[in-house]
Amino acid sequence: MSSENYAVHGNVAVITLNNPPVNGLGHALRSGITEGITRANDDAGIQAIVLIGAGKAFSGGADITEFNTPAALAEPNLHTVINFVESSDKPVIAALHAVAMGGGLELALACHFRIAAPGAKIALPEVKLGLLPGAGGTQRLPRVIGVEAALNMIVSGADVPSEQLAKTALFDEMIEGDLLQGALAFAAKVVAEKRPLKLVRDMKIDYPGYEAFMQFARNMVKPVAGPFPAPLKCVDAVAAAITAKNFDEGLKVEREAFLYLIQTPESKALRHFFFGERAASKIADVPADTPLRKIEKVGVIGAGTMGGGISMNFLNAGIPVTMLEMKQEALDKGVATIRRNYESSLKKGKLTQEKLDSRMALLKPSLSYDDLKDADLIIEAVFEEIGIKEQVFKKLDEVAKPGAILASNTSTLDVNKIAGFTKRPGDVVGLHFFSPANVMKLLEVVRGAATAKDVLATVMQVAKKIRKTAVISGVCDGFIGNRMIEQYGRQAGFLLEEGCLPEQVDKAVEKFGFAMGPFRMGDLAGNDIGWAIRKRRYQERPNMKYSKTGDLLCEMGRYGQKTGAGWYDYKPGDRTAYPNQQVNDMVLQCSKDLGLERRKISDREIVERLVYSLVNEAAYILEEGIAQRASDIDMVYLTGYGFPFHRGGPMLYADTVGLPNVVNAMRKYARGRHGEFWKPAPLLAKLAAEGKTFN
Ligand code: T1G
Repeated sequence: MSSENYAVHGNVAVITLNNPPVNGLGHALRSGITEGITRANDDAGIQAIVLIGAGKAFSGGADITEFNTPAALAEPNLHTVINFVESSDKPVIAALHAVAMGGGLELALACHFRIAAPGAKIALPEVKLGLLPGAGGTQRLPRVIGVEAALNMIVSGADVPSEQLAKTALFDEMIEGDLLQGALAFAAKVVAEKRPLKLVRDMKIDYPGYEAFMQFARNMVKPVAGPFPAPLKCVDAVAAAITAKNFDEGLKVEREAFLYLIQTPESKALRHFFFGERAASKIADVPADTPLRKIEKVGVIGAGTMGGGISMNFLNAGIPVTMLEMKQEALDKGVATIRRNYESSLKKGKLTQEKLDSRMALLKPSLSYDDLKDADLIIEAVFEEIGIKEQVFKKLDEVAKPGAILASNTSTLDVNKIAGFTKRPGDVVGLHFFSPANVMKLLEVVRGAATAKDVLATVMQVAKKIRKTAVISGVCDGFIGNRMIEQYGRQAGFLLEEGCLPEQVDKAVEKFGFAMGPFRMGDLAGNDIGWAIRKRRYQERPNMKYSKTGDLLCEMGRYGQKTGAGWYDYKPGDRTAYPNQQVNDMVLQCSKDLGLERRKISDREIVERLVYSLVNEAAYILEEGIAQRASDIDMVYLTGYGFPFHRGGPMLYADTVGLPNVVNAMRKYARGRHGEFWKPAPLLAKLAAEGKTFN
């Protein structure tokens, strides 16, 4: 324990957990704690020991960066640290503030006493990483806050404010004011009163009728857990706290479950997401301490579906929005839609009337650009046509104050061209929201050639404030997500021509774990969107082949749910997709017109061609520098395109399959129809040949 983390105050030794940013219990910190406890027990002048966290946490838990590395299990591992605490001859008091999570809370649970500042986040969030508490949390927490409360916390991973647990045996005292002084005063009391050293492991636990409760818990958890094994393992471990013949037997059940879960692909996928989300906010050439522009007032141009949804993100974060339309009717409709969305949340109990009113009060409808002149950030969400964008940005150039960030919500147009419509290209950036903009977490931040670094740093901070997963994209057609989904859509169309029907393709990828297959997704988003893009493509890239089926479908007026019919039929108020014979006949006819002998196509081929088409296009996106890193691409697909979370995104999935296997499958498809696409991107071929991975 380095000296600055061990201090003596009278007869109390204070051990400070000091491993920024959140005192993750990495090997060095674990060693420091055991050394500190040994030193305090060897010092006759010490009569009590306090554990306290430096900075913004007591401890955020085990150091996840160590997982699946030798350091994670290197002695002293967390169990050893806990054993040192429990076997200390002198009382060990945990003083919690801000964050006490995972292994950090488990360490505190092993102490003889626990005190806390109000407002501290108390949680066992391991389940969110596909794990369960692996250092006694499933055995100790039920003993101090009760089986039901503990099970809820462990299965949900949710954090609970410390004051909500003040009356439980988890805390001996709540400390207002200076925590260290409070801890020293509490330690003095413990010593003066010669309080017996109580261990949570010795506390009895009984729960009459637990079988029925555990069965109920399993029945509740199973459907929600989906493909993730951890939640049910949490239930089993908490049940063992009651049924095991002693504490250590219960620990064994927990340990076995933990060792099983930590090697599962599902846990690796969730840990990948945890770090990927945080990595995405880092921009290689933009220093972390780049000064930010203040964003206190936002302007949104366009009160349609996107403009309204975008506005709600800022209203939800308490940021005032001036929403601009050209016509009163459109403006009124936009405001009414926002109010209606909030009222539906109110009805579902997700929003209070007071919050609804405060949010609506922050919304200022306007028909005049002049009302945008003091906005710090202006986002246009007008019609996706370059001429209209030009008018808007030329006008913004006149009206917006110097230093205002001018953002386009364009999903396909060239942000560099848009920036060129202004005399301030450095202030222009793309903010590509995904519909519904107030719901979808993904935000593609499109970096123009001229976009200033402080603009990028500022919008990444704003994204965090409005709870978006922001990913930097370079300028190309479709940025990251839509550029990849286009290849995915091409393969889906070819599969129809070669032998599949829409329902078979959708079912195969939904079984793989996608929220929705390509055809159901087209019906939801609108098939006419892809149609418009293909029409542009036929001019721009005549040699890029597409299936005719999508165009024929639109020529039949079947745009999707918005027209009550698309690839499937829909009934009013019912989102179920019903296969349609006319569409299926059109598909069969296409095969005939192409002189194609339809063949039986396996689910495996469907999934490989759809998922690997994403991977191959992504490899080009990576090597062109459009995306900064592979995990960014995974974040895009997990938060914007319904890629299954338990597979961690297309790039992690490819790594999990093994890149040589991906390339091998692609070579097979390269021998088939339109095989030119299946030539592995150079980066993919290189990594596969070198036995490497994307992540
Ligand atoms: N290990 C390593 N790094 C961590 C970390 C952890 N446990 N928690 C956070 N970080 C990093 C994070 O990557 C980011 O790094 C920085 O800290 C700030 O994080 C045996 C095995 C603690 C509530 O699951 O929920 O204990 O990007 O941006 O919004 O049972 O981080 O700055 O380089 O999120 O203030 C269980 C996960 C581990 C807690 C802080 N613990 N962390 O939120 O900051 S498993 C968790 C969080 C375990 C035992 C098991 C949050 C936070 P960088 P941040 P924040």
